[in-house]
Amino acid sequence: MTDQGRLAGPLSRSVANLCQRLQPQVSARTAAGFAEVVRRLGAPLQVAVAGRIKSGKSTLVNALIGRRVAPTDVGECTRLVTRFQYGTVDRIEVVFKTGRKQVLPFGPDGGIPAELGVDIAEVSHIEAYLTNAALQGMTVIDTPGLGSLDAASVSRTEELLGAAKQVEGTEDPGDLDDTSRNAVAGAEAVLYVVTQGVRADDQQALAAFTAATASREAGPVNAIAVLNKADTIAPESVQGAGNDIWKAATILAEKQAALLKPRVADVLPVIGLIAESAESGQFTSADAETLRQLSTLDEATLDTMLIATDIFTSWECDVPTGTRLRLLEKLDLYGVRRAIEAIRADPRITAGALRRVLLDASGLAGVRSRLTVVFAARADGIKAAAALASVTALAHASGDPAERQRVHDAIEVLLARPEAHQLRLLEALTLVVAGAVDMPEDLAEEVLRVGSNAEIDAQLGMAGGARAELAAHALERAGWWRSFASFGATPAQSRVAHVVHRAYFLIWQQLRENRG
Ligand SMILES: Nc1nc2c(ncn2[C@@H]2O[C@H](COP(=O)(O)OP(=O)(O)OP(=O)(O)O)[C@@H](O)[C@H]2O)c(=O)[nH]1
Ligand SMILES: [Mg+2]
Repeated sequence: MTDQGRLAGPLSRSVANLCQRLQPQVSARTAAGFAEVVRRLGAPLQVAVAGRIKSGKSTLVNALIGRRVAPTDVGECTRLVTRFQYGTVDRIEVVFKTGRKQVLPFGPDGGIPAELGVDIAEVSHIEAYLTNAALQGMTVIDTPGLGSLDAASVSRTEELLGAAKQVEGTEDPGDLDDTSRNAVAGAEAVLYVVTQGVRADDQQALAAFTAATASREAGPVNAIAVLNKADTIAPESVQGAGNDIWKAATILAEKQAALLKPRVADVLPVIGLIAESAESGQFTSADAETLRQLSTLDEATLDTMLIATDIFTSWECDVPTGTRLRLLEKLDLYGVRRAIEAIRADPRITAGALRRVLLDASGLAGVRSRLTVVFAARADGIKAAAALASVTALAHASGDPAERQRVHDAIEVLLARPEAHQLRLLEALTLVVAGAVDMPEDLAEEVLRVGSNAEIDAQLGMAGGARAELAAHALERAGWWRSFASFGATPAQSRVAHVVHRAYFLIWQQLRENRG
């Protein structure tokens, strides 16, 4: 039995019910796969952090979890897929391709050890269970970099993200566990990490990733991007930025958003390194003291030191070189400068307050809130779509036409139910946000609002509104979109308008049904 209370919403519940109902009617292998789909439906949203090698994926993973647990920079683990999920005790498991699992101790620094002491060619992936609260709402998957010369790690990433696809067309019965595992293993959403200058092959990689995350048209519904290492941008190279690094990063992020638009909802600037240091306890009061000491240097000396990292570490100064190096590893030059500015503005600032200044400067809050808005609010639709893809893939792989038909019919029935309408709405939203269907700006915003919010009052843009008012508004908008669908709209607009009309109609119906 599922723990239905943990399902993301009504559509996920319907898909879980479908799986449970069909279980006795399908082969043992398909049934095992369905059980896995149900289990996954009850688990937090699976978000893969993906991108080019050394773009700062693991650093960002650590920042999001609030603990320096994913190895960065060196070590064989950067070549493995690691799933960070919530657990009641901290625990690392190496999962081998054979399915065998081996528990591993944490490294001396509390993270996943850089070297595992096993043959990584035989490793499927790593499961890390952590008690960190951030993981209760979302499982974070760290992936090896794309564009890596190491073909094996690229294929591990592709396997993870492209799993559902892989099973399709596989008529060979193969290994039972493998089939079910692969059919449901794909990530449900992607946080794509880019750095300055998105390249054409990045866009290709992103297309491959998003196509693999769900059966449906993937795109802005389940993918967002960050422009990481914003601190390393030279503001003078960006027109209109003046001398402001964050402004330069924002301008660049907007440009990249236009480039990546059909694929991601948004590109947000972020400084993963500073976010990681501030969130994971790496930034200590000793660091604050060092910065305080540096802030007393005269302006000219400090300006010179902050020109480049080698000047910063080699310049004659009372702070030992090793201490300066460690500070750079945690904050880089931009973070050091920002911290010193904050100390000069308020010499009595506490280490805790300084940490918050750095956290604010990192842009992590923006990323978190987008993750909540874009992913969490749509989790029901995203998870259900991924689950339906898995169910279809499992039925397809069964090789039994009758079984395939039975599953297909059940899915058809499910798709006709009112709660399945959100899948159409998510598709419409994808088309509009991606610019595939041209909409006047105010209407595009309305589609976005209706499609991105989980609560009715937020969908209607009337937070806290009275039920009667909400119902009247929903009915009015339903009527408006119906006539827009019929008059004065292009065929593409008209298709979207029909979906929006129905969404409002269903909202209205729901408000009426719940009338006390
Ligand atoms: N200046 C700066 N450096 C960063 C930032 N984020 C990460 N780095 C550094 O970039 C290097 C690579 O970071 P990782 O997090 O290991 O990158 P990755 O994408 O996980 O790398 P692979 O897993 O090997 O592909 C490390 O030295 C980080 O400290 C950032 O925002 N600013
Ligand atoms: Mg990494």
